[in-house]
Amino acid sequence: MGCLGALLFLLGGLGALAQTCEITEVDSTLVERLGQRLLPWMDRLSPEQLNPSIYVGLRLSSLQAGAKEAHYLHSLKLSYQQSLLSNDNSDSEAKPSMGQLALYLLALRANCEFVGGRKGGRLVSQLKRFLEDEKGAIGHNHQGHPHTSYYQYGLGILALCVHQKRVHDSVVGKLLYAVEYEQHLQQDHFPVDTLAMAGLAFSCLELSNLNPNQRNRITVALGRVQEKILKAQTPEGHFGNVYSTPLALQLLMASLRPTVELGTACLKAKAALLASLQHKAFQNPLMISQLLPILNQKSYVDLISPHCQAPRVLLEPATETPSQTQVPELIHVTLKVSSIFPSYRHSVSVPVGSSLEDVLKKAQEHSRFRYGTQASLSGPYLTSVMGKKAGEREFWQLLRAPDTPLLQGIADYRPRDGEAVELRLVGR
Ligand code: B12
Repeated sequence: MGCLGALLFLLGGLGALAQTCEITEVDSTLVERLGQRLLPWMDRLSPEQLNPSIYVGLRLSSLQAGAKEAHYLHSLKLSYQQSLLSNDNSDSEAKPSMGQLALYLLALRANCEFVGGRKGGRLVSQLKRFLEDEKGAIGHNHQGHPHTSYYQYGLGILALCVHQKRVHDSVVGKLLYAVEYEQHLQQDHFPVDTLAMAGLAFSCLELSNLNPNQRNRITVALGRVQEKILKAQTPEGHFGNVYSTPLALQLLMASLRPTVELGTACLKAKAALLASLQHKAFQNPLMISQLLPILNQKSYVDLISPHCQAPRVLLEPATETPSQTQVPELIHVTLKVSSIFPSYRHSVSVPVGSSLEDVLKKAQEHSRFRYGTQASLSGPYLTSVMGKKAGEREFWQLLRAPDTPLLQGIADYRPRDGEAVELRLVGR
């Protein structure tokens, strides 16, 4: 009986474990290899290449980059404070967006700093103003859209929350409404990422109790977010797609709603993620920065009270294996644009392993094809094709013909021989 009791106790314990979202015992060499891919990006210190998300991801991971890390934060501070606090509006293009300012505030918190003083106060006011403007754009009857996105709206609330800065109930109310009624989020191209970000903001508000009047609505909305994300799990185990899975897991890890379904779904997602890691799906630094925290069982909500003294393994630069100099094999890729008149179709030959961006460059050199990009935290974002700029509620979508949207941007996607890629102007 004693033995049976102990067995039941053990099984009960295991059952309880399986009810929370845990990604433990991931091979540390796999994690280190991911971290190593961030190191070269930490040497890029120009304003367009600085990326606060990289800093946040690293600080919430089990890894550290030594002196590089402090230097990177210093560069972030110089660049963000200079452009945000200067009164010079002439260069407004270069000013960080609402989401970038929010990520910068998360980076400060990841270093255990609270925004303070006159300068810090101005940053907080700016972020609050951004959110108020977005609230106005959504409108009283919720018929409008934020100029940026609900993703950035959630990120803004989250950043203020981890600094224990309160936003007005009406600001939080717009995000609650979007989750409650969903018509806006249904049109979203990446609903899981947006829901996860909204959920991370709600989790922070729930834990910090900054908007007590909305406590019940926040709790109900969190349950809904969790349910929606679990429903979005694919047969392989990803939530939404492979690249939404890190943020989705961050939200699920922060969850205070243990269920067997949650535990099982996370185990399945872990297996799917590990398989994607083996296939080298995570090359983009922004994606790696969203993934590293969950491999250390952390989420952005942990920035409420980060553990800055926690031991982390020092990253060593990867040792390069010298590439053999062979005549590169050529592949043929067809580039199509039907959203303009006359439509465009052209076959380009590029060395095997070239990115879609290489294909676009080659097409521009050798045909009437033209394109324009803008730097973003995810890499170069395609803004115009054949002189046609995407409008405020449009974007140039990348597809593998006939109709499969690509899961990577122009710098990361590597087409195969014989593939046709379409650039299509669509609404967002
Ligand atoms: C909102 C969003 C969009 C919006 C952006 C417009 C807007 N006004 O917000 C729309 C719907 C237009 C969009 C388009 C695309 N997106 Co998108 N997007 C996002 C999302 C949900 C949030 C981005 C954000 O605001 N970040 C915060 C701010 C502070 O950072 P930022 O760099 O300043 O933000 C800008 C860039 O992120 C840029 N952007 C948005 N998506 C992408 C994708 C790539 C590859 C690049 C280079 C830039 C870029 O638009 C943002 C606003 O200006 C992320 C989710 C995530 N997990 O990160 C996916 C995400 C970044 N997008 C993704 C993808 C694949 C795309 C597309 C390539 C899809 C396609 N097949 O066409 C296109 C980009 C094509 C192009 N023209 O280059 C993937 C990238 C995965 C990866 N391997 O890197 C993500 C992670 C979604 C996912 N789970 O698959 N996206």
